[in-house]
Amino acid sequence: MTEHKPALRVGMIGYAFMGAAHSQAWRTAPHFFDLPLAPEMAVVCGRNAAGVAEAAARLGWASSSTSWRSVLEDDTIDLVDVCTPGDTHAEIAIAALEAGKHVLCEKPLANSVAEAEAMTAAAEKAAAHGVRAMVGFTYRRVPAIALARKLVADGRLGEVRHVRAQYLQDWLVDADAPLSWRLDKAKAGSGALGDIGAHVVDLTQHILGETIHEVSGQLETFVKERPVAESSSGLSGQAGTERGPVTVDDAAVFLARFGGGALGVFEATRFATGRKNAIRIEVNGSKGSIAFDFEDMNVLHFHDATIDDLEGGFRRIVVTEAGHPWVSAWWPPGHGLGYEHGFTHQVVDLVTALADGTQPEPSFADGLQVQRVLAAVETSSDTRSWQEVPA
Ligand code: SOE
Repeated sequence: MTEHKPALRVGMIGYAFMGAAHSQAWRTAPHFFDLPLAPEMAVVCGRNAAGVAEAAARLGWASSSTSWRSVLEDDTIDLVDVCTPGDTHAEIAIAALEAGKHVLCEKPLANSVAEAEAMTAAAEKAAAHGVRAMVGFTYRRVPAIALARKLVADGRLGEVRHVRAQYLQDWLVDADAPLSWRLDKAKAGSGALGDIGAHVVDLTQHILGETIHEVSGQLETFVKERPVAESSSGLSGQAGTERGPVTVDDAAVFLARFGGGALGVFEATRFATGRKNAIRIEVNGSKGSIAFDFEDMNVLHFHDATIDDLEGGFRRIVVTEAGHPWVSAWWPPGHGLGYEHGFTHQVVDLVTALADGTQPEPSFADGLQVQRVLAAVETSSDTRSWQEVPA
């Protein structure tokens, strides 16, 4: 007999790169995990009627719409998944929460601290009625990252002194790569800083269980003008003949001080020639170190400084055992997971929290705190000074 599970009817706004990644997760999660609710991919929404209808068929949504407001007005929709560029996050997410829908919102939470504050206030108000909001920092749900966090929490690294974090991509090295929305401040809020720097800010704080209190940074836009995109898909696009200004940073570097006293060195760039999606994090503590690189995402390197030096050194832990978080639902040890699994695990944890009536993490408040770090880095770069991150 098949167990009857309450439905969770989802409406997704946006259907490009992130929309495809989220669709994969909604489609796959119920087939690999025993979820407490049954997600239904009810409707996908976008501005172009033909484009969104095609996306619905391709990505597995039951219907399509060109009006996100009509998705919010639909009483049968339980959750709104926001996969649009950052300039629309606040408006859609706040309206969805006010309409009593749970919200999953892509990162960074918003384009400004003010928007993130309004979203967090709306999420806190909605939580009083059991309506939940979560921001999509998916890399938290890579099993090797979960292991890194556990090792720190269990005290295996001792007192943490150093954090080295890089998010390296190279899709803008070509000076004629077109101006897509990610290069437009009005749409994206910032460039490498918010798009990928936000991930390493969130990840390092998640691993340490501490927040960043102070930063000193520099932003740079290496290529100031590019051909306007006639069309774009994911990170690539079709360049037109007209040229326009790049209004965001191509790269961001910053120093940070964590609440517990650790020093951080951060780098986020779209100009690391040859690096496609390298998220490199190393943490050094008094009793040991961990090192992670997303380009080898099933592995965590761990050095335990408490064992005899003669047998010491970094150990390569393959994080694919059934006992590692989420892994038992997938493949036998050593068979490995990929980029998309983080999105699937995000859906699993979100659905579980909704069924339990608990706050899914990361919350909008967590997203706001990351936004404050990003804003402090921008101000630091503009003023060439250290900036405190407001608590
Ligand atoms: C583009 O830089 C991007 O797609 C980010 O927006 C995503 O958050 C990251 O997962 C991959 O790179």
